[in-house]
Amino acid sequence: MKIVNAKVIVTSPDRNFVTLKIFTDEGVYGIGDATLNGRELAVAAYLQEHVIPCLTGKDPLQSEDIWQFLYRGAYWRRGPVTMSAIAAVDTALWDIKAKAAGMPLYQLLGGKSRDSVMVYGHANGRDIEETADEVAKYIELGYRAIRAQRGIPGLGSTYGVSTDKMFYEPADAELPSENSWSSERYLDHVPVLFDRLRDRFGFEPHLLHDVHHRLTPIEAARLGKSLEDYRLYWLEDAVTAENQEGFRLIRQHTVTPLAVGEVFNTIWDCKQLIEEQLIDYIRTTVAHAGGITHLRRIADLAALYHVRTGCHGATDLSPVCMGAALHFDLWVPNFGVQEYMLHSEKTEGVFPHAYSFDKGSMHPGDTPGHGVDIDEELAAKYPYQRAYLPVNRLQDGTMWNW
Ligand code: EZ4
Ligand code: CO
Repeated sequence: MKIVNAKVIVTSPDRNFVTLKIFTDEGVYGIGDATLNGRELAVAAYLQEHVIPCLTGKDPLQSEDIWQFLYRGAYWRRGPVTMSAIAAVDTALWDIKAKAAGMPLYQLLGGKSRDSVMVYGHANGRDIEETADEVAKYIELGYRAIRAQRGIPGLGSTYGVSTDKMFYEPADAELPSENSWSSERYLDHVPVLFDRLRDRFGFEPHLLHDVHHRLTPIEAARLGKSLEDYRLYWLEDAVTAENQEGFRLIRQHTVTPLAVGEVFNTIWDCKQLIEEQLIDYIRTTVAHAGGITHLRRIADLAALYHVRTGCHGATDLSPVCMGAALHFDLWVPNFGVQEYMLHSEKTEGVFPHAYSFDKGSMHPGDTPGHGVDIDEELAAKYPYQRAYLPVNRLQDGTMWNW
């Protein structure tokens, strides 16, 4: 089998997605997600200008060698743009391989380790009661794991809180909008939310929370400690993680489980965190961390240290990534949970897919490949629209982490 052509499809059915489609001489094609929120065209150009010219003529079944060629062979390694491009190629090649084998992708990874995949949804509200009512809606839908975020009194806007609820999409402006932040206010108000949620819903539902990189290690330690009685499933991205040893301090102070890694793109970004057992869940996913080939390597390292997977699954990852991630989740022995946010109806139309949701769990489906396709005619109706994630400032104007 030979790769004869590849193309990059940029479409914006309510938000931007970048999709790579690889064609073979045997008529089988594969697709991969190359979306990097707010930086879409950088990945599209990397693919178009620097990757696609090298693919033509290669055997698509040699996906390991192609991965090594694009990573090891590139000299300039790592980084979100490069790794998203490699991920898209890798996902498309696994799609081709599984289609050629006539099997769903998870079979090629080693078959299923579970019947279905537990997913968590996003409950958010301006205040405690609104958030609690949203949690109730997810429980009603059968979710066993729910992430809860609340507005912080005194702050005009807060990460994770939106008016469009289930379809939350933060990349909403032609130029970056500005949020304001106070760690002091936040630290005072978050524990009260979880006190109320446990009071109302008991300890059965798994509750999760995302700090979105905003605290320092000592603040994160305090938050983790103050949440211990509410037994969170995880506390996510408590601090920015460039400084991996910073997690030692958090770990020394709290038994609240820690999750990190949605912005990581290689195994090197999480090596120390995993080896020193400083985290409990690794959040890297297919589209941003080098595809199935590399994600599997991260998961295998994690398994040695009791770290489980919790793949990123926000709406800025396309249904193609979601489908591929669900195959990975169904197989991976050290699975924890999968994030799941609903894509808009327009997005669902552009990406017909075999995966399905039922009572808080998902299944990738059993069609050959990863089971997600792109309707190119429909995609062409939604041209790219520049959109940025917000930036974040402290109340005195200092730039902070968003
Ligand atoms: O803000 O994917 O856990 N989920 C998240 C996401 C991220 C977006 C950024 O593009 O933190 O909502
Ligand atoms: Co997050």
